[in-house]
Amino acid sequence: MNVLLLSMPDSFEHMPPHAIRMPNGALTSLAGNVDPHHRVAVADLILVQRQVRETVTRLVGELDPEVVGLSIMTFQRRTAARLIELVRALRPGVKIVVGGYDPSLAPEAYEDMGVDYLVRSEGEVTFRELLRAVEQGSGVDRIGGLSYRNGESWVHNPDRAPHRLEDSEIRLPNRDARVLKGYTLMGRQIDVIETSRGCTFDCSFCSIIEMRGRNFHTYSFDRVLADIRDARDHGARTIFLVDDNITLNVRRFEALCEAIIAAGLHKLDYFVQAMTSAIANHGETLAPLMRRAGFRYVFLGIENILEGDLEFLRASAKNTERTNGHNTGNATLKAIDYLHRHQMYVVGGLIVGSPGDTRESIEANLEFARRYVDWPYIQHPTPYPRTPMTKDFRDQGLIMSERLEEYDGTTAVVRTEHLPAEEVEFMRWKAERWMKIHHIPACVKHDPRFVLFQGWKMFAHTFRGSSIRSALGLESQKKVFERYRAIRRAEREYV
Ligand code: B12
Ligand code: SF4
Repeated sequence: MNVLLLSMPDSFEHMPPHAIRMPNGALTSLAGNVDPHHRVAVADLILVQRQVRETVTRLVGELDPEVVGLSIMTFQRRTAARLIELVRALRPGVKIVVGGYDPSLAPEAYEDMGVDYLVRSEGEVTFRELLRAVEQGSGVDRIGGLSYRNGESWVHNPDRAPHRLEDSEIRLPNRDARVLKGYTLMGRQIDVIETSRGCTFDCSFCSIIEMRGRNFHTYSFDRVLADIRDARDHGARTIFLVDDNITLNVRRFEALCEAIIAAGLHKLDYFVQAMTSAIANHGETLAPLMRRAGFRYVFLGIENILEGDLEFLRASAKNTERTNGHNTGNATLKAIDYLHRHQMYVVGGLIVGSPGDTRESIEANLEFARRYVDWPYIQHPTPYPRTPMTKDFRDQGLIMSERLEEYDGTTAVVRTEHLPAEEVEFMRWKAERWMKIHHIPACVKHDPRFVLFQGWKMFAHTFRGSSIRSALGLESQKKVFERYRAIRRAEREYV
């Protein structure tokens, strides 16, 4: 069968599309795991963000798919609905399947959307079995993790247990299936790979626990190295490790760094997400190894520097430093110090705008980011479906917007007990733009050509809404912010 898999074009403030266009790892993994006689095409629509309708129309015409699959996050739901309508209009008989975080956590939202099947949680085995059933015209009622339309109603089969990843049932991603080009991170081709899935923490803002429970499963190093080689052979020079929490097993992570070095794959640049506690508590051995393996940017889940906020986010444990078996306070500074000492950059993941936040507590976090992080990745708490945080915000009546396309992490959709949502966003937006500018010298050193030819676009993106009048101080920053918000609203119309 011909199968077309699409990821959504929607991006957010910290991913300016002219500088960062990442592939969706789910789709190539699905493509690598269907029976080999199917012809699968993967299209990451971020690569054609301003020609979505034309591209999808062309691909449907050229590939004549019998099945179209969409991978969707919550803030992309409206775009997905429009694409489903478009595909249905182009091919009324096509089978439409949705998967990813939003369909898995809010399946009811898709029941009236012209969708035939919905894959909940991990997709490789479920999708493989679904294609077999569609091809053979057999029943789908025994496929675990699948929901499907049955006349006017929907049937939700029992969940499928998370895969243990230890056997070779989940094969490598199929990168040849990609039909669009242009993946980049500041001018270097980027790809994503996985070494593990799952997490055993339960931060209140994170969707992972409702998605798959609290567990952690790992791929063998042979498979991971083969995946990195495959990404490299497809042109990647930067690799993003998309593991939910690779630092849960630090000894394994260290061994992985050694394996990368031994395999000669340390010439690539690596990006990874990490817990501050793991880096602070094991930095002495872990940080130098990471550097030698090629790690360049580490996204640190700092979340917040104030204890009260960390408690609300249920993120205290993963940010605690331990000395001789005792808790000795927040691990963030020590983690940052280890990374900096070993020439790595810190992408600072912070969350401002929790219910108890005041102007002072937000400012304290912004000031921390100004002083210590290399690239800010500051977000607002966002009530994604079924997270514990969503319930807290709803119970307290603090959710200010139900427009899901605004749930992109940098649009404040909740207020605090003390500040309106817009004010929280304004404070973050105003401070964060200047923090980004401070990282330019490091970018020039690493990617001079990119900065020379594309740097002005990044600058213009960062300062969207500004004018000559505002640069001269003749117009208030609030006015610029209003224009920025209007630009954001307009660019969300991808289809
Ligand atoms: C890596 C990652 C990123 C990376 C890379 C994104 C990319 N291009 O792949 C970066 C850092 C760029 C990123 C950014 C964002 N992310 Co993100 N990200 C993740 C993370 C850590 C892993 C996702 C991943 O690749 N997993 C590996 C793949 C193989 O697994 P998977 O995506 O789950 O796919 C499987 C199933 O879901 C299913 N499936 C998926 N799609 C489909 C489609 C079909 C047809 C089928 C059948 C099955 C299927 O099968 C797949 C294979 O088993 C998750 C989870 C986490 N722990 O935090 C968050 C997560 C997905 N991100 C999230 C969010 C909100 C964002 C941002 C909006 C804001 C932010 N928090 O940074 C931005 C938006 C990005 C943009 N488009 O501009 C949320 C989504 C919440 C939600 N309900 O929508 C998550 C869950 C984190 C959270 N807050 O809880 N993200
Ligand atoms: S440690 Fe990371 S992956 Fe784990 S629950 Fe917290 S935010 Fe989610």
